Amino acid sequence: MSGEGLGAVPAVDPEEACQTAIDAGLVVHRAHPLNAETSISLLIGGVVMPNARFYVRNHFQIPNLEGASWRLEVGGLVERYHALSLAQLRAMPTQTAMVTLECAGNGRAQLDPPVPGEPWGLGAVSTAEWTGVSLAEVLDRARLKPSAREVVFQGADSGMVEGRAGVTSFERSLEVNQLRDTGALLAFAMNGEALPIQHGYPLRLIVPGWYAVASVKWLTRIQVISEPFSGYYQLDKYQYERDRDGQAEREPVTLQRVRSLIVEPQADQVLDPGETTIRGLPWSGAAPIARVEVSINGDRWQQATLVGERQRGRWQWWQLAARLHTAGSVTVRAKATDLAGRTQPDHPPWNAQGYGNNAVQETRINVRSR
Ligand SMILES: Nc1nc2c(c(=O)[nH]1)N[C@H]1C(S)=C(S)[C@@H](COP(=O)(O)O)O[C@H]1N2
Ligand SMILES: [Mo]
Repeated sequence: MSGEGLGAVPAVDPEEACQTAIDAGLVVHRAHPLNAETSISLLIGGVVMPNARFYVRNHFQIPNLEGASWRLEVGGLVERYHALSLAQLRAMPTQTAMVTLECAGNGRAQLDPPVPGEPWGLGAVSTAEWTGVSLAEVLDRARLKPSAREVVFQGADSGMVEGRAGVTSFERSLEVNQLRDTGALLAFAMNGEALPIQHGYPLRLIVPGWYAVASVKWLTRIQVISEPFSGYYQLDKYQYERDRDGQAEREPVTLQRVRSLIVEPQADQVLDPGETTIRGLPWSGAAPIARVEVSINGDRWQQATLVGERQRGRWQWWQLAARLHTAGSVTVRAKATDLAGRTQPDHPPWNAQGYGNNAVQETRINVRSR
């Protein structure tokens, strides 16, 4: 154990955390702090990614919190201050939701020109079934004062960051009026097990439909404030930044953009000519998926069949029976559109921090000659 960068909170041994990730088949980008992506092909059938194979994205070392002494403080502009224990939270009415978490930096490695940041491929995304209590209910019990405008969620992890003096905690906020419809959960279980330590034990926020930066792990404090929050991970990071005609543009990262992955066949797979089933996963934070279209070798877009429940903020499957008749290298492209009318761009939308790349995925396979 080492407490480096965490003040009073002991950290999980980084070597051990890294080895566990490698053993589970994750692709490790960085060990200190641990950042590892899912091999999407490890999702065999079903919708849920097993906990050990769920991607991990950390800004600091993983804090090792003690469940028994841990408390969730709910303070600031509330009528009734709370300090809830895990047992008290578990005794409240629980909810379970299937939610897809996607890192806003997923697909950053494809940006041209390249940008700094974790070089994620397409595996900084996974889905789990989360169980916990409704955030709205906890806030209702605390009773927000009329001046309440934003709610700040603080994690137990912290460290030094560029351009800010002293130690910075991982903190994010949501506006009070954004909270109403999000269905946000304070989750203590993931796929029916206690939240694993790297995913936020003992409690994390889950904000369905939002890029996962909003889903603060190792939650220790909820602070209600009257002004826009100006924390590092709110204002400095997680902004779409671009220059348009010499004008700097900034827009906060919020909902997941519509996107689809091709899961089968995998890149560079060699297939026999004839009929094959192409499968993948579409999701969108704004609305349920309306359709997925597939183009083989640049031919006309064919509509795939959607399988499973259609819901905002959680992936489902699509599939298409396709005939492969051209021998040699063949491209497969898949494009999702959601019920809000949003669709995927052909090329990665570039921004300086490399967020929200939801470009159409192209997979190249090889078809044997007859
Ligand atoms: N406390 C805390 N919460 C956090 C983070 C973090 O570094 N610290 N990373 C965020 C980001 S950017 C992502 S993508 C998700 C990743 O969640 P996971 O590691 O469970 O996949 O957690 C979010 N919550
Ligand atoms: Mo992220």
